[in-house]
Amino acid sequence: MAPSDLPILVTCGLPYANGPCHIGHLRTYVPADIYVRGLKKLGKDPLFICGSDSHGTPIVVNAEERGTTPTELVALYHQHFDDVFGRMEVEFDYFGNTDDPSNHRRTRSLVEALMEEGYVYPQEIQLAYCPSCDRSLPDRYVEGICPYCGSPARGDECDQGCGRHLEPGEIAEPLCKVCGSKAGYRTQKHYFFQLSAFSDFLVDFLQELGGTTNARNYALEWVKQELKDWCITRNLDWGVKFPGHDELVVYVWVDAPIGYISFTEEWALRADGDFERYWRNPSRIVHFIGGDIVYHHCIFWPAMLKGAGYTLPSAVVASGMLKIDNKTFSKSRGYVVWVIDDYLDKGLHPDLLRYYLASYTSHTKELNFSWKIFAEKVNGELVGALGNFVNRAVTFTAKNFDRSVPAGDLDPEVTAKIEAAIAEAKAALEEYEFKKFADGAMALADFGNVYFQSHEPWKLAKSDRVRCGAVLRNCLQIAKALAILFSPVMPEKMESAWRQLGLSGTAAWAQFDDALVPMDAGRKLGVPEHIFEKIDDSMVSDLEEIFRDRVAALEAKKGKKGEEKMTAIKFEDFQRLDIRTAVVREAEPIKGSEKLLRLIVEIGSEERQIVAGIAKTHRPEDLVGRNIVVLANLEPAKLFGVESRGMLLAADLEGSAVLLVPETKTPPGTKIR
Ligand code: B3M
Ligand code: ZN
Repeated sequence: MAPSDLPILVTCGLPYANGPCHIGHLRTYVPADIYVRGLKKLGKDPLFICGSDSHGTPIVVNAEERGTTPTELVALYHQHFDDVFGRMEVEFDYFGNTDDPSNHRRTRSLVEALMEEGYVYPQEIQLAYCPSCDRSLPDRYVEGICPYCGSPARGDECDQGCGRHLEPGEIAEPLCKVCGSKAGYRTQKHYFFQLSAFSDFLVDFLQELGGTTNARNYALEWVKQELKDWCITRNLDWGVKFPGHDELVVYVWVDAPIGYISFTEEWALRADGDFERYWRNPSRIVHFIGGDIVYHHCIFWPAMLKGAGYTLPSAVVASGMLKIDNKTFSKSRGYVVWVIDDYLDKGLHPDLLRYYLASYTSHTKELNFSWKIFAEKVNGELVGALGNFVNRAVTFTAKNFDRSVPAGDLDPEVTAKIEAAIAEAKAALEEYEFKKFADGAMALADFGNVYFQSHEPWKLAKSDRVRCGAVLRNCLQIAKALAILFSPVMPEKMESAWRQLGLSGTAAWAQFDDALVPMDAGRKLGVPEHIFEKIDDSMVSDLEEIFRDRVAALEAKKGKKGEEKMTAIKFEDFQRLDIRTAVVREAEPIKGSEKLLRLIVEIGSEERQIVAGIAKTHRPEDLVGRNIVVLANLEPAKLFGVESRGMLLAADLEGSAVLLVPETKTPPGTKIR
């Protein structure tokens, strides 16, 4: 079978059924949906699968905090995501749930296959345990410090620092997330997947892997370092039971991607399809994911599939980060746009946001969302260029040619432009470049406007009716091409254009190459109407206000909380802090860390090594010789394998470090009191 004829399966990372959908989620789902709709326009028949991720500690912790059960929480958000996807026109063929019995079955069967192949072994490990809650602290039940980069981290990932996956027991200075107590350790038997046996396989696999280079390159870097075996069991009740051990469940990152398989099975049952066609035989599997879960999809997942004898993914497409108003996306600080409350329920059409997400920047780059830019894009590009052109072509024809397509030939220049736009769209899909996809089509709309303007059909209507008709026919043909090319990005809006053009079928069914099929002369157009509406300034300020208020409210709440927490301390407590001046003697970066510097500082008669998280704001060479202030009696800690004995003091100015320095040069070791 030629590779292009392989069955195609497209999946999206599974949203945790744990909280409402925000615009960050859509950075995966909308481009994936555009991709699938684009493939259909190439005559392909892709299967598009997703579902909610129902297991893992975040869900258990959240349910506990809300006083509900994981089952209820999951049911609520499963429905929520299903609704949002419907409203955002993200059309999955099947949207499953990892707690469905089929996923329990498939997970157990895949894990058993790995066990039969000898890839799973037991081992006793030291695990965080909370003495006051009397429970094990898997994954997000524990918080502490990343042993690699020193950032605050969750039990299973360094979410604020280097992004590494953390194995159970790895996190430093563990605290119980539920009660805040200092956690202890307990020895427990767990099961490991022998990931290390897959190193060579993964290097070869990744070199061939399609998709975006960010995914492939990150993963290759990781694989070149030593791969540790992976602990795949947890002490939890909620999840898929580990075969033969009812006291253990598998780690959520085992059964979540297996959802891709079990959801395909569920789809196959309902649609009389064949899941083995995708998962046991040569096929083209394309995973769309967020940039933060590359490790799981490019390392754990292919190794599991390989070990258990399933079809491997062909491509992993990882999106870039999201910013809101140029600030790092953060739900807790309010830098978030909730898809239902802040967008859809404000009466905004899904297609406008889809266009923004596709066209703002390249798929792997950082995307900034702001209501101002949103309004500019809608008003300038959608209303001003695309909507305006289609409207001019249709209304002018309606007025002057009795609402029917005039006769005449297609201008070679017009044909060439449409051909180029089709070629651009096809190339963009192959490259997973949705900006290129949207921009290519928008360039055709711009051309359409220039064509209309420069041919002055309003003058020709009086002087040369035949020529006028031919010009309009070309404009209508461009409009038809636009409806087809933009349909994957803005499905509903382009059906409106399609109806106005009086075309049969739907824009969704039309293939890219149909854009060149001339419209029949004499065909009746539909009723002209504006496809897009302007977003006015007052709407923008209303939307901005909601957002600003939310950020301010959260800041105020945080401030209050901060004050409450900062209880007064006794002078003796302060005296226990040994704060002294010091002088930096040596400074150098720490390999593998973007944030940390290794410093040798002189404190009195002593030289000490300390690790400071100031690499983003300070160059090592600028630090040597500087008079600084350190907390000298902080318990030693290892960061990135480098011992730190003391802490450099600095002000935290929105995440960047401002060094505390003595007013005048002060001998190293001088006590601060
Ligand atoms: N549920 C969500 C995330 O970490 C996680 C994805 C699972 S994909 C198999 O982005
Ligand atoms: Zn880290």
